[in-house]
Amino acid sequence: NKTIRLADYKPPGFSIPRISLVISLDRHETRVKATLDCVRQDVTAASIRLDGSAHMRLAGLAVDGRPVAESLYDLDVDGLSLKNVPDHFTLTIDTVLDPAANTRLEGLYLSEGCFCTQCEAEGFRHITFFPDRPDILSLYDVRIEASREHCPVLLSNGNRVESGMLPGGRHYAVWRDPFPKPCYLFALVAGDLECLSERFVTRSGRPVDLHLYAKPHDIGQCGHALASLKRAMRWDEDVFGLEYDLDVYNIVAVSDFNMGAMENKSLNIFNTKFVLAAAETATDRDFDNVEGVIGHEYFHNWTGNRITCRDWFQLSLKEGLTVFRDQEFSSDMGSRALKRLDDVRLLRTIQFPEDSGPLAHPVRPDSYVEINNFYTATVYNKGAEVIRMMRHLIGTEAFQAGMALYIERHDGQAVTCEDFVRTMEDAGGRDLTQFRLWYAQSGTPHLDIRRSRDETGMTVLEVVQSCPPTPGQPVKEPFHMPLLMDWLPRNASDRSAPRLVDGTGQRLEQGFLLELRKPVERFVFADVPVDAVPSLLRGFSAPVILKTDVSLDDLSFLARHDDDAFVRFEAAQTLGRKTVLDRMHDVPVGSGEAGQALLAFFTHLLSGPLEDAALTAELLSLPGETEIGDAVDALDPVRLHRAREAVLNTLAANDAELLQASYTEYRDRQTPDLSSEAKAIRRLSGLLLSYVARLEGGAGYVGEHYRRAFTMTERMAALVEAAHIPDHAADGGGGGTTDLLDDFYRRYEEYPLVIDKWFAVQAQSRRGDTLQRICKLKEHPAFTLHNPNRVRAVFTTFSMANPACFHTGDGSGYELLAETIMEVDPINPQVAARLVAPLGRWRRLEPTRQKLMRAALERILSCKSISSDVKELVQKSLQ
Ligand code: HT7
Ligand code: ZN
Repeated sequence: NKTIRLADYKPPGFSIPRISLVISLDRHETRVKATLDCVRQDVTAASIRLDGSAHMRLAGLAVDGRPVAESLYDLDVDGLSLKNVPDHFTLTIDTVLDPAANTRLEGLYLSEGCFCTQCEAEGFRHITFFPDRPDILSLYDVRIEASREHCPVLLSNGNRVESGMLPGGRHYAVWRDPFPKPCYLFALVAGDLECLSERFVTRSGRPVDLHLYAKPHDIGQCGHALASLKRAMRWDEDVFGLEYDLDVYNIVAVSDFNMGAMENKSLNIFNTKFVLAAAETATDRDFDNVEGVIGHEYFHNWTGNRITCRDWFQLSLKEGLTVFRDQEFSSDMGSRALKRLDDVRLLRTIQFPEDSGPLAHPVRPDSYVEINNFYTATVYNKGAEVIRMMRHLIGTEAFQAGMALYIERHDGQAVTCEDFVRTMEDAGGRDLTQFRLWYAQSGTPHLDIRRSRDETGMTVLEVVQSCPPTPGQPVKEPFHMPLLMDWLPRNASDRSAPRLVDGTGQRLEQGFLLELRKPVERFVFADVPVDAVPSLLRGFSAPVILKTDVSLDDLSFLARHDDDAFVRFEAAQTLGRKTVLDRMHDVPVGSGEAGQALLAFFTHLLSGPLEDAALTAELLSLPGETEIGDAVDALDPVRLHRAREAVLNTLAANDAELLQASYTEYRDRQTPDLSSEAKAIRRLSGLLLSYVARLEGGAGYVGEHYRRAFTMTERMAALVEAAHIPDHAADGGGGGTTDLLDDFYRRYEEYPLVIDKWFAVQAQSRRGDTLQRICKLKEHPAFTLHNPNRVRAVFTTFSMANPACFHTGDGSGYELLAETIMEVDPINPQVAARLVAPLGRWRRLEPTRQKLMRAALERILSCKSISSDVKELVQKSLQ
């Protein structure tokens, strides 16, 4: 399989300003007639190359209406080349497809009898022969024909301009999209769907019809998604001045989908997971995720669709920027502070490990074999951090001006990350040359920050930055990054006003914005009180790993008093991390200094009035095992798991009464509404339940919580705990695994997304027999390897959220994952490839597990028919 390199980019030899498609749908024999208007752009281009695939059959080829003789074109497994074509010609291509046989869920496929498409990144080539690259923008005219009985709804991009009946019980619709677009944004849906509609009037007065289509049994759960869409449309107008540009916006929810959703122009296709939400079946987090993803796909209309990517190396141009935009939207709709903590957690548990492992790659990769493997946390989430840092560096006002300039300059174009940075440079009047390294260098930078007093009484902050080697990048240049910090006086009445007297930076409302450029930077401050505590990396101003000389005493102070939620949270997390690591080295929780500070902090939090329930829940949580383990060499994940469990048990026992009292108070304060207060109370009572469940009689609390539940958030909080409890320990309270899991299954049998939760809680269980239970789950009648959500519910959860079970000492967890990857691969290579990453973490592990994990990878590699998707990741993982 060929490696594609950014350095080899060449503009297309031909443009295709127009394409017309006539698609006659049939489950097994769909016929596509594509008519392409081709115009030579490069005079040296002797032939035109069209991408294609072995999943469709070529049934006809004509140039300017004349059939092309077989000797005049070369057909191979990846496409076809046509020689000696004129400068401007019409190409007609007939293809035949079998959507019912398409289990890969790219191109045209069926989800529960509904025809739908997924063309990003390279799915259009499975529908017709076409130069499948994002820098070819065409106007689309699409005629769909199908059975009227099975497919009453026929949708494509743009506006419906015609429809009518056909002989044989068939009908048709013609859709025309007035905006030129790359083929990855083409979409078609045809099925028996119900529709929920609303109208939105843009700020310039354009009425837009919003339609959300779903299976009839799902339509009752679509209200939140539609309301979220309206909020997103208004928000983009208010914050970025961006209005919707067509008269109709359609969203379709399907249950078989490889990712979360797809931003096809005016016809978004969504995984039901990110559309359906009702309080009885969806958790508060599900509600937030629906709002965030609906927003994300909508925001792509400008950042991705109107301005698209020149090539797939530029993926972060649209994804990083759109994630940044959806993060800002969610922050404005809910709590900015909590949203930031969620985003930081995701970055640390998924992106940081990616960046320190064998699959590390820059935000703008420079080569790939299979582009689907690059829809990663690095491109998306680190990409969003890069945008956020740019905003810190040039300032919010200049950033907003930069966004407006970006739209003005590049609307209708296919551009690069470089074009975006240059626009921000121009808007901010800043030189971002060094900053560009964030796009080109992989790896998470480390900051080591120390404070001292010099002989003149000035306070000096020394910041050393470094970045470990990553594959193909042994040596790194220093990054240009913003470090937001402040000085927190111990004495609240202290009115000193510290000043930065040496070093690049400025005083802002949120603190000092220091700029780092060199490997070692010194910042000198005057008027810093002797006992002031540095509040560092406020708001997580850069995606780095921070090490400081801040004492345990100072951490305790920051965790209690900082006004920046991230710094408070991080101080508490650092106490937790240190305590777990001490415990792993056999220091009992109550005798280590970190442990003592942590115990005291918990008691302090639980004894005071809990002003902010959601933030308190964050402060009472320990960092996860993946995050702690990432900093440990020769890791034994089971030992780490036991240490963390011991710390949690000690914390629970130490504050048993306070925890029980707070738990009961917050459990009783729960109301079923979706206000942010109600959500915060549910979050805290769920967290408190996880502690009281560890106490004697814990199963009783769990059973009671489950029985009293009004919402899915409450029910899931109880079910997660129940799933950890071995049957014999259920102490007659009815809170044991079997009772509640059986009850849950019976209640929600008809709701696939809820059954995914049922599978996931079992895959996440701390029970000693979890691995055997997962093997049994694989045989469960409701389990299928064909549905990506179901596969991920069991196997992503097991391998990413249950380290103790996945890393079982005999390697059987690795074996089970490898086996599953090999089973999924022939069905759906994209989904199989997304399961590989946890097997690439072997370098971090102790020697026995290293060997076992490598053996699992080698087993996959030895499989003859392995897909290029899986092969690329397994080969990189072994290097
Ligand atoms: N832009 C969309 C990406 C996507 C995708 C990529 C590869 C294979 C299947 C896919 N489905 C959706 C989603 C987004 O980021 O908005
Ligand atoms: Zn996106």
